[in-house]
Amino acid sequence: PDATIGVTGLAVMGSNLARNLARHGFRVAVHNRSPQKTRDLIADHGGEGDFVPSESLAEFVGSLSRPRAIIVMVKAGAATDAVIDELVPLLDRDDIVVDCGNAHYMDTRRREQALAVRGLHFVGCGVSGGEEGALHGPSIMPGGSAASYQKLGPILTAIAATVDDVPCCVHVGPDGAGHFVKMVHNGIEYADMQLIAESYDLLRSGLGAGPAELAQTFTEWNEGDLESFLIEITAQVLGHTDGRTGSPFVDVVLDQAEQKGTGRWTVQSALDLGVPITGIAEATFARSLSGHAEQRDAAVSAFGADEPTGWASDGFVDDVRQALYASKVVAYAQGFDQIAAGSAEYDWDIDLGAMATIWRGGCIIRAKFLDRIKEAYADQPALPSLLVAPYFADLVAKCVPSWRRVVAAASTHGVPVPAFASSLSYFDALRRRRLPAALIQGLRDNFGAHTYRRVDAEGAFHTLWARDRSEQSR
Ligand code: NBP
Repeated sequence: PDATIGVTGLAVMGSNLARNLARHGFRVAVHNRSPQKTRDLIADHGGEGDFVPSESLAEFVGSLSRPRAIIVMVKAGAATDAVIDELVPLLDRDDIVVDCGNAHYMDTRRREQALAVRGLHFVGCGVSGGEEGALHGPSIMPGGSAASYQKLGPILTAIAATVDDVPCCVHVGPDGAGHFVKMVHNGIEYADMQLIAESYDLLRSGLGAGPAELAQTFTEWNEGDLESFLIEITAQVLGHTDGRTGSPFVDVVLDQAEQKGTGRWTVQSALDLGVPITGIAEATFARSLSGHAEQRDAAVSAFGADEPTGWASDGFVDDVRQALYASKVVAYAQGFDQIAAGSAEYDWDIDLGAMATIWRGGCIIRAKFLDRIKEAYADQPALPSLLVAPYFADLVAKCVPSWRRVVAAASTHGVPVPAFASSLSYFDALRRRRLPAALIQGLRDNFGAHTYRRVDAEGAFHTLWARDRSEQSR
């Protein structure tokens, strides 16, 4: 038994990850529940490296050197539990099971505890970058014990994407930390995509421009501060013509966005942790709204769909670019707040700047400005918000007039911009000296005697609203 690492689950992600490992010189044991996928991998790509195929799980485990490191790349959820249950009786103390699927971090915490009791390491490992990333270099977010990373680190960093020779892989923290960070990454991806979609909608409406023309705008934006994978592929998608009809591709796609659930998980977790990730939440709800076809039809019937175009004034394109940039900073600031809150809640001790390093390459949200995030946390590890890091504060302040003009114009002309508008409101709420939360506290005390704190005295107070309105100290 001399394979360095094993991969079980050879659908698109698993087989590409196995090929990536083999191409980097590792001897890779491979296995899949239905043996045909294993045979196909060897037949099609066996020459790319050193594979050790097995058709039974016992044979697969037996082909690995100890302590064994086994990547599980199956459908997240029940399939992962089924594979773990089958694997565990075959393993020995100190073996490492690495779940690279998109698991919920609470499942990962549960699995880690169950395996730790048996002397096994369980590593929940986020992998981003889709099939191409898995093959050519993904962004990798491993959790689990520090001991497991001693063995895994050199393997994972070898196959990860690199930017400036720095691998996009860092040990995130114990148990569910890796999957938590992957979840927030996906949440940020939702926000990023929604903001891009709103920008497109605004430009199309405001300028009366077609998708091909706007593809050009996104290509230009990709040469500046907004340079990122998502902006690059936006230009690709907008520039694409449908082969069947000759229409712009984006006009023949049904306008109902789907989701696999990681955006929802991010929002659910943020609610539990008390972190206002408004941009990600709006993006998730915007996808849901798009799917409510009956309600949308009914609203069009009730209110009409008057959609004026060509209303933009001079400088609108650059205003949208700046609004996009500022809103994007808000989305990342909120995502990093959530990681900080998760890290505090579960004692993960996550290095926030390092997370920006992991996401610089390989993953869907890879972007030039992640370098700036890394620098911001390097300068000030306890940054209260990414928004106030000097570089971003300066940039966002410059964007504010454009941001307001864009949200105002959208509102005037009836273009929905939930993510732009909520990001601007978030920014305004953060920077407002006094919030109307004081009134909410007053109302809560009035109807429910929930008490309030005062700006000029310590302790909790209650006003006797139904009596003489004198104040009691509680
Ligand atoms: P799928 O999510 O489609 O899963 C298919 C694999 O799961 C097959 O190997 C299948 O084996 C195996 N499997 C199932 Br289903 N039930 C099983 C069971 N009870 N026991 C053993 N094996 C079982 O594959 P994928 O799209 O390659 O994704 C794999 C993981 O990677 C998922 O968790 C996904 O969320 C995650 N991920 C995907 C992407 C992406 O871009 N697609 C990106 C990042 C992460 P079979 O061949 O015998 O049916």
